[in-house]
Amino acid sequence: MPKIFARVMLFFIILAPSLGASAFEEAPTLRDLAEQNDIYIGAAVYVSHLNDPLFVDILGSQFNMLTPENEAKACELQPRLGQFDFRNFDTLMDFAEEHEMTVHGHTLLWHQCVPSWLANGPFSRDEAIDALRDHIMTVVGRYKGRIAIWDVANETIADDGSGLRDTPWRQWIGDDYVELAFQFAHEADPDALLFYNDYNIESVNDKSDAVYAMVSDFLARGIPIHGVGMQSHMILGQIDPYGIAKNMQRLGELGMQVQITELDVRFEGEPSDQILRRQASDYRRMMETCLESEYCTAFITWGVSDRYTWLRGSNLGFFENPVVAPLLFDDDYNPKPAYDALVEVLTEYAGE
Ligand code: 9MR
Repeated sequence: MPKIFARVMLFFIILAPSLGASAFEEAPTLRDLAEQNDIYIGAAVYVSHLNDPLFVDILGSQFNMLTPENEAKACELQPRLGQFDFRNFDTLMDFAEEHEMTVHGHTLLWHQCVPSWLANGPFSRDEAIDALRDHIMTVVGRYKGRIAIWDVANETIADDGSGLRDTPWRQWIGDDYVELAFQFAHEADPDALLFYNDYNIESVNDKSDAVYAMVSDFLARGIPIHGVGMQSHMILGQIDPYGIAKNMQRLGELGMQVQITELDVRFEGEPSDQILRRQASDYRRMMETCLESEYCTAFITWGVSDRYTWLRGSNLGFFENPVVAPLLFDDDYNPKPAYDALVEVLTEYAGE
């Protein structure tokens, strides 16, 4: 082998991997690029992951918005009636503030993570309204001025869009429990932006029509609502940018902000190079759709590293792939093709 060729080979074998890592460290971060495009780039975070220095490093440097993945749900915050536990949520809040991240609060109403006192009751309508008011005034009031956005209601509309889903709050209070929650949240922090958040409402369909109708009705009756979160738990290759853009547009014209709040892209089988390239293209198309819309203000992924995705949970009941890799960073926190795609598209749009 000619000497020069051997030297070049040696350079690539020894130096190239470290060059790759440092190029990632020195390149503009997603956060820098999102700021240039005037949107938030966010991630859902579990409090326990803050014990991992690599996780902390990536979270604080690459993202400027944080959503508590579980720590602000009712069963976590008020496990017994009248007894609140804010420790984990406070830890996330402190981290976000230290790293100048905006917090997307999630969530005040949900049919899951229901504390047993709420599920079992029994409550009269008035008692339940008092309990709802107390939960919201206590939680939203505690963080007044520190949480920019609250998902007031999560998944309260039925899957077929035909009406409201059954939940304990609805059982005790009636259908107006959702609007009462928006009113109480507004009373507790008049500056917070109040969102409705759901899945399968990204595009135009029966369920997103029901969201559109609910928002229109709230606005007509003076119920405070400021935005809609499209969760965006996507299946590889099934993103419909045209439909999503259309839906963002109609909500925006009502006066809503729109955010992509829980993005991940799942697939069957192994994460081959080809699958990861297709996944990158789905991430790119979602980001393009957000950047093209004047109403889309945040792009949030449901986690940081594939290692901790909720989709590897064994009891989901609808999706089993223990090696699924739906996020921007792999199990060892290396940026994936999806990450590179977001950097590329954010760079392109920042230059416009
Ligand atoms: O990712 C969350 C998982 O860790 C929890 O076990 C689960 C139940 O609290 O909630 C998951 O987050 C959900 C979110 O709150 C609402 N949209 C769907 C998300 C994934 O299930």
